[in-house]
This record gives sequence, structure tokens and C-alpha cells, in this order.
Amino acid sequence: MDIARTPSTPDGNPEMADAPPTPKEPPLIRREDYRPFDWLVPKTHLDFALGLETTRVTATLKVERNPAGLPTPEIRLDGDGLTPLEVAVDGQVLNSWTLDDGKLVVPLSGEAHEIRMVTEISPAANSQLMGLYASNGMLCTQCEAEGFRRITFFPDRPDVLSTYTVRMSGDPEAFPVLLSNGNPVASGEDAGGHWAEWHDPWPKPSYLFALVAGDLVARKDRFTTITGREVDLAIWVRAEDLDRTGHAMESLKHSMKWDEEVFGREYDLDQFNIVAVGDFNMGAMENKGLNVFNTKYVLADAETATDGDYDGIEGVIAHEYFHNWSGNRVTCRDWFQLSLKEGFTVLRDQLFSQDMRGEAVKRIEDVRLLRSVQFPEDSGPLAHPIRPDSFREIGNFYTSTVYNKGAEVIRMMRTMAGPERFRQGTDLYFERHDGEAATCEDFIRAMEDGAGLDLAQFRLWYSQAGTPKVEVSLEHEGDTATLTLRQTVPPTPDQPDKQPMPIPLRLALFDRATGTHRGEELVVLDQVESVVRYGGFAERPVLSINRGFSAPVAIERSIDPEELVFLAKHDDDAFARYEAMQELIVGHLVTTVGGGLSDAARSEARGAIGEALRAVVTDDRLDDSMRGELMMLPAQSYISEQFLVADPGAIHAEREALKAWLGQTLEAELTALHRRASGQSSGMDPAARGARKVKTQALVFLAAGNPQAAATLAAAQYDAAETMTDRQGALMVLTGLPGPERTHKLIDFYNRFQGDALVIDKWFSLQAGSLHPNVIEHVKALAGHPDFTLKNPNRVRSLYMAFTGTPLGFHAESGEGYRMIADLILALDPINPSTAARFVPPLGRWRRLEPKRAALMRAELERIGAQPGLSRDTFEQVTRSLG
Ligand code: B3K
Ligand code: ZN
Repeated sequence: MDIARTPSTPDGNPEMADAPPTPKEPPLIRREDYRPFDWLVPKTHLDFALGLETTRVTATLKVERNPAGLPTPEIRLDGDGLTPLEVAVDGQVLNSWTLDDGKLVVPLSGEAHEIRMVTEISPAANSQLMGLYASNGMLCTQCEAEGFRRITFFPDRPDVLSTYTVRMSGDPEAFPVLLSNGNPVASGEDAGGHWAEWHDPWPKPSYLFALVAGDLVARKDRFTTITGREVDLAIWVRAEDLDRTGHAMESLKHSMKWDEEVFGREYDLDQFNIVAVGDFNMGAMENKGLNVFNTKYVLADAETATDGDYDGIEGVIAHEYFHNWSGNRVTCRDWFQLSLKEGFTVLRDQLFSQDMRGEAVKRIEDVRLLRSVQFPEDSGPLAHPIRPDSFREIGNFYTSTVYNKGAEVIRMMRTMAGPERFRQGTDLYFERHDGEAATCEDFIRAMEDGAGLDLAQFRLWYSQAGTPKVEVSLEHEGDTATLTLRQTVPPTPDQPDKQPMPIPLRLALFDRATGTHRGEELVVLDQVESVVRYGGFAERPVLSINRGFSAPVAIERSIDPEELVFLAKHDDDAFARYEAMQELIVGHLVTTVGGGLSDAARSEARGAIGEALRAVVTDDRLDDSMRGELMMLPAQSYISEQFLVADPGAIHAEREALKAWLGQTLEAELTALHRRASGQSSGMDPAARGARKVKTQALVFLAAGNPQAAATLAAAQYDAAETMTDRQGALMVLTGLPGPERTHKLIDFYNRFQGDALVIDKWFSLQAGSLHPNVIEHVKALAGHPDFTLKNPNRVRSLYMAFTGTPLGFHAESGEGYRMIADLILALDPINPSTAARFVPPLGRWRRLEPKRAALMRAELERIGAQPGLSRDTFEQVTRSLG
């Protein structure tokens, strides 16, 4: 069956099909159509009369003609759901304005004017969480990408930079704290209650505007910058959360210092404020001087947050802080340039975390994320270049491709230039474009001029989508080793033909006898095929390639498992060691799922994996943190990627069978490891953290091998837990197992943490993401739990995003899992479209699934697509996914 085609009418005319009416297509916006705005807005004054139900906004804009624009007789200001109560130009109330598709059109004849507009909005009714909205009795904003137009009429595009002064007034009981961007300038009392005025001296685009008003308390601290300026730091939370802000504050101070030392970037305001909000669509937002964060990326103590949560906080605090330069001081000309700030800032936060926590493990974590999220995106219907060419809703392009592949692309420049020359490139970029709205091309040029790279061909990484494949073969004859590298960049939507790209590969050839190599080298493969010869190898060497994951590509090679075992034991590049383990296991699983192994061959392959894992578990030279990485089985999604058409049930079954076999074969070693690690302290030092990691890893294998014995061990780990890492790890294993311990501990966990939203999120996601055969029933029941609500994005994600990763639930053969996610999308779309649209990509995998599941998945996409009145977000994702 050709599942790639939609049924059409006999004459192929879609008009004749008996199809539901197509929703009005939102317009396609193209990168090549960019042109500057006709007006400049040097000054913006905003006055907010705050109220949860109604907030009145008076915006006063000084505008003047943009010499780079057209001499139009009007100004067109973006608006979304707004009606002006009053419009005045140069002090005169004006009635000749019009509304055109939400935009306010005001006739303007002169060179410079002042426009004053009054609007009223209802924060309490704002369930989209874009613009000004209410969360837990406080008011806060989210404007990126196009939320500012839900507050007032404005040229809501990143290339219009303005200096903001903000005055807000409100009830001092409800809103004792009043914050905005920049520095506070004045405050006082008036008839409306109390008021505060803030001024941000740095011109910024509207997406960086922020306002917060609420009953908050702060952890305060200070930072002295490299030139001796004092900065007041504050992290604002609800009173009961104050003692969980210490780690966030430490992370902030480390980030500020690191950015001075590593990138030469100093902070530029007297204050830096962070506010934690419980209802938030993403992780955090880098508004100038007033970052707004999801509570998940602020609050932590050992009892309620895992080691992974601590790392997440450190990384996101750093990321948002680093945006102050890569994003705010130099912003984006248009949203197609999003990777200019996001890819670069992700690289900066990755390098920071490497320096804080160790390079090897952080690199492995980043690659794991890239492979499990970005690679599938790049091989599916939503594939796009890191600098997209078109969109209907920009919210759909905050993707792993723009962020994580974007970071890899800039990392490759750093690899080719070396850290010193790379720094010269970034210095030049910041110097040249400070105060500007720049493009990816500007960044590339600064790298060429500052770092001395020739990036002519490298620009293809910005314009071509798809993960390149590099076929690698190594021949040995006489004393010469011949390395052949061949690249292909797969076709992606709208890009059937691709050109070869420069792919920097760090490699080393190991001498088997000594277990060493002669030195690493960097080979840049910039043609379709390239052959390199190495002399002086009497014996066939072992090739270690793409060390440190120097290029975001898929390496394809047929390699003897015995050579992979060698690399897993001997490679001096930690990433390559991890990679050898992954390659060994993925290679085996791909063959077994394909049914291509005899019993004898299967046990031989398992034997090799068992040996390598035994070496990892027992190698005294490894620290536990690295051991934990090497012990991790490749993710189901990454294994699925290896197949053109995957059978999730079969992959899951083989992966579990291998896990069980390893759990049984290495039971003694794994039990000893668990025992040894259980003796470690519960501190935050690397040794204690490493011990916690391997403890749960050991439990995962043991649970597959001997569920009953492991349930007892997991229950004991749960009971003895002094940290959330241990407790969650044990509960995660138990939720996948049948038996009374599962129920007991789930009840205990809920009772222990009832009312703590972030921990209850874990309780939802552990059950929804579990390997339990009844996971669908569990998710249905949880959706009816009194603590579940579609209004809170964290809660929605904790239940349903976790579920989309379950082979037995989401991919149930009946199609019920797909139906549940489609039902969720339909229910959530009218409430919060940007969160709803995030659930479409898991349903977009249909072309890569076996025919039965593919048909079921596709039918669900069609059902969503047929719904009238879909949001732009969901409409675009569904249409592209059906392709
Ligand atoms: N820049 C924001 C993301 C905004 C997403 C809007 N849909 C957070 C970040 O990447 O730092
Ligand atoms: Zn960012």
C-alpha cells in the first residue's frame, strides 16, 4: 500500500472531493519577502492601570519615518484581539482609524508624530498565556514571538527597536510588587493604589517587553561586574517557595562571571530580576532585565528536585542570562533569523555547563537530546533548515532544529577555528552589531572576518535541512589504511536535491596492540566523496570517528563488533567511548528487529554487549557519572530512526529482551554496584551525584531481568531515599512493574507531596511515561484526576508528553494512543494553541511507521485537520504533517 498518498477524486480535482470545508488558510510568510518597516519608533511610553479582570493600557508612541522604508500615508500597527477605545495623533483624538485583519491603520501625513492609543484587555481570560495574563493571582507577560500585539497596537516585529518607559498602578494588596524592564525610576501612591515607573535605557524590540505585578518575595544578592559595577540581583517567587531559590541564584552568579571570562560580556543594567511563574508555555524568557521563568527552572531543593532538575535550572538560567548579549543587545532582524540568537545561545549555555559540570557527560547528554528529538524532526514532514524559508505561525519554529542543530552548526565553526579564533569572531560580531537587529548572514560574516574562516560552502548548513549521512569505510592493505568518506544529504520537504556540505570530522586511528593512537586529526569532508591514506600500520588500526560528535551527522559503517568493544574500552575520547557502546547495541537491535539473526548469532552479539557492559560496570577508572552514561541503552526513538519503516512494538520487545538478558547475566555485578552506590552520601558533590545515577541505572536493568527481586530493591531505595533523585528513580522503576509495591509507593508519593505542583507533575509523568502494559488506562484515569487541568501547560505536558514516548501506550496497536493525543489537541487548541500544536509532531511520524499504525496515525491527523476553526499553530502543523 502506498501510504504516502492521499486518496483523491478520479480526475484528481480536490475541489470535487466530498471533504469538509478547508479552514481559511493562514498566510505563508516568506523570508525573501522581508522589507523594513516604514516607520521608526524611537520612544514608547506605556501606562498600565492593572486589574486581573480588566487592565487598561495607554500606549504613547513617538514615530518618525524610516529613511529605509516607503513614504506611506499611514502606519499599520499589529494587534491581536484588540479594539482601540481611543486613538489620538499629536494630542488630537482621531476617528479616521480603521481595523484591517486585526491591525490598526492610522493615517499619518507628516515626518514625525506622537500616537496615543487606549486599549482594555482581560488578563484573567487569557488562557493562551501570550500577552498579559494572570497566574495564581499575579499578572505577568509573555511577548515572544508575537504576544505584545495582544497588549497594545504596535509594530510587533523584532527589527523595530524602541526605548521603553513603563508606568503601572494597581491595588497594593493584590500587587505589592511592580516590575518591568530596565531600572526602577520612581514609585508612589495615587488614587488607583500605588504605582511604579521603570525605564529601560537599551532600545529593544517589543518581544522583550515584560511586566510583572503580584504578591512576591525575593531572594536578593549582588554581583560586581568585571569593571566594578554593582548589580542588584533578585529572584521573585511566592513566599512559600523562597527557600528553594538558592541554586538558581548561584547559577545566575556563575553565569554572569563565566560570560565575562569566556565571551567578554558584561551585564549592562543596575538590576537583574527573575520571576518564577507556575503557568508558562515554555521554559523561560529573556526579557531585558526581567527574565520570566517557569517555576520548574527556578525552584529546587534536594527533597523535591532531581539532579537532572538542578542541571536544568543551571542551564536555563545561564541560557536566559546569556541572551542579554546574544539576543537582546544584538537581536534578530526577523523571525527567520531565530537561530541567530537561539542556536548561538544554546551553544553558549552548553559550553557553560561543560565548564561547570564536566565536558564529557554534558556533551553526551546534548548529543542524546539531539538524536532523540532533532534527528527525528529532520527526517520527518516538519523538517526545516536552521534558518527556515517560510512559516505561517512562528511559534511552530521554536524547534530542536533551530535551537539544538543551530548550536551544533556554530559549534562546528568553533571546532574548525579553535576556541581563540572563535572568540575573535564572536567579539567582532558583538562589536559590529551591538544595538542592531542582525541576520544569520551577519554572524557568518563576522566569523569569516574575525575567526578567519572561509564559510562560503558552510552556509549550506543554514539553508539545507536533513541530517547528512556519512558512509565510512576503512580498508587495510600492506601497511596502509585507506579511509573512504562519502556523504549524502537526504531530501526533505521542498528540498529534493542537496549539495554536499563541509563536515568536520575529528578522528583517530588506534593501534590494537598498544591501545593508543598517534594523535587526533580534523578532516573536513567537503565533497561527496573523499579518500585519505595513512601509512605505517602493519596491523589494521581501529577507527574512532566523529569524536566529540564534531559534526551533527549520522555515521554509517559496517564495523566488527569486536572493534566497537575495543573502542568502548580504550578510546580516550569519552564521547567516542559512549558512541561505541551505542553503536554496538543499536547495530544488534536493528539486526534482531529485522529478524536477521540465528539463535547462535544472537547469543554471540549479546555476549559482546554483555562483555562491554560488564567492563563498564566494573571499571574502577571510570567515575560513576560517566559510567551512568555508558550504561544507558539507546532510546527507542533513536533506534526507530535507523529504520525507514519502523515497528515500535517489535523494537520495544527486542530492546526489553536485551535489557532483561543483561539484567540477568550481570545480576551479581549490577547488584554489587547498586549496593556500593547506596552507601554514598546524599550530598551534591560529583561523587554522590554519580552514585545516584548508577544506582537507578542498575535498578533499570535488574527490574527487566528479575522484576520481583528488583521491586523489593526499588521499594527499599524509595524508603531510604534522602533525595528526589533516589526517590523518583525508584518510583520510575516501580511504575513499570506490576505488584502491590507500585500502588503503595505511588500513594505514598502523592500524599507526601500533595500541593507541590512541580512534584505532582512528576507523579503524573512517571505514570504516563511508564512501561506498564496498562499505561493507557492509567493515563485515562489521571486525566480525570482532580489535580489535572488543561489550563496549566506543565501539567498537560507531564501527563501527555510523557505518554507520547511510550511504545505500549502511544503506539498501542489499536490506535487508541494516537486517538488520545488527537483528542487532547482538539480539546486544548481553543484554550492554548501554542501548547496544543506541540503535540502534533509525535503524530507526524506516520510515514516512518509500519502500515497499520501509519494508517491509524494519519487518520487522527486528518480528523484534527477537519475540525473547523483550528488555530494557526495547529492548522500549520497538521497540514505540514499530512504533507
Ligand atoms: N526566547 C524564549 C522562547 C520563546 C518561545 C516563544 N514561543 C526562550 C528562550 O529560548 O530562551
Ligand atoms: Zn533562548
